[in-house]
Amino acid sequence: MQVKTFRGQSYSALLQQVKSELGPDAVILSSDCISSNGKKAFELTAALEVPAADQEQAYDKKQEKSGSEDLIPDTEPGLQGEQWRQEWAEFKKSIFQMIKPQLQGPRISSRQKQALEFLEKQGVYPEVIMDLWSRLGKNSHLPTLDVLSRAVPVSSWKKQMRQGTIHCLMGPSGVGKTTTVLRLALESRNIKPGMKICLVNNDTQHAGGRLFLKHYADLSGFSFMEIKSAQDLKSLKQAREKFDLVFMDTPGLGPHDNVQDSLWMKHMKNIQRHLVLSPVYAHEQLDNYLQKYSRDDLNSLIWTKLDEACSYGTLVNASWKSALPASYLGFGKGLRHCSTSASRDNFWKLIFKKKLPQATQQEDNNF
Ligand SMILES: Nc1nc2c(ncn2[C@@H]2O[C@H](COP(=O)(O)OP(=O)(O)OP(=O)(O)O)[C@@H](O)[C@H]2O)c(=O)[nH]1
Ligand SMILES: [Mg+2]
Repeated sequence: MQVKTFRGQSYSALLQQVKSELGPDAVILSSDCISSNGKKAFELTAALEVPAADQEQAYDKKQEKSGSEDLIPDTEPGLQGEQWRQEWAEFKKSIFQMIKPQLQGPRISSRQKQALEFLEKQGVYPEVIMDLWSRLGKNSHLPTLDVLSRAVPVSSWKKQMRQGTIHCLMGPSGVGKTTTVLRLALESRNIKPGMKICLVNNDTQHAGGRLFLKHYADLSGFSFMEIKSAQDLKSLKQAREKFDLVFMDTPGLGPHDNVQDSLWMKHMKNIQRHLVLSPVYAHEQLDNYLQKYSRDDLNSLIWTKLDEACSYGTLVNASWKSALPASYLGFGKGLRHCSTSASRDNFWKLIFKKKLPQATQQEDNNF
């Protein structure tokens, strides 16, 4: 409601003013005879009901004038991309819900249907559900987990470990890269005691991460090395010959950093690259990370902070989309007793039963 007070010498002139300023729908709320500078005068208070839509428009105009509209980033290209991704995901979900009752997919057992419905509730994308359905229908002679595992690969750390000497862990900031480097080094020594292991720090941005890595390398008897520039790569080449396994920690990349420009992407050949992710990130965010780190450059996906997530459908989406196997699982803040190699068994128990994996029992170290 718009309310305004008018003052003047003549009552009829004031009425005219109300009409011309607020229009014929204005209502007079009060009228008074007052004294102004010792002269008689009139005061009129009139009001006009303004529809909500008009009020919004008027408010928008006011905001534009004050310049605060600049804060609303609806024309920012990056955000548009993100919005588009979100809208597309919502659109796919709605279409799937609409056509689901009419779907005549291949025949699958009612237990398999239940399993797919459960996956859908855990946030597994409609296109993944459709693919799994089709695979289950075509392979009715195979156990369900065999079929699911072909579409969503899992490869234990033991297998990954055999594939190369230098393992580089990369991923978003704070996801748990440094922690996982240490966990993997301990796990590998557990699998093959007596291995010569070197930890390499390439995180020149966070002194904390570097000190943490060095401290635990000293405590556990691992060698430690720093790589700051392309010139230091020579020493890494030597490390390849000197050590059985080398683990490299990298700085977390922000949304605007270009992964392909980084040292370990540009200059380093024949290394195993693992992308560290967590299901606590939104689906769209994870899709974005997967896109950013090209699938061709990667060997596996490592999942952390499983203990902080409440559903795990996103693990299925990521491996299905990228065809990259899940290799290692982390589910606690510490270094010991909260991580283990991924296996078909612990992976699917996590997805279907929400049961966190059993940690690898490591021999007691100094921490
Ligand atoms: N709850 C939980 N916390 C974890 C897990 N893994 C790591 N963390 C915690 O996450 C925080 C960040 O871990 P870091 O290993 O430093 O992560 P980062 O990716 O190296 O971080 P930046 O180097 O800053 O990019 C620490 O407090 C870890 O204890 C996990 O599996 N579960
Ligand atoms: Mg770190």
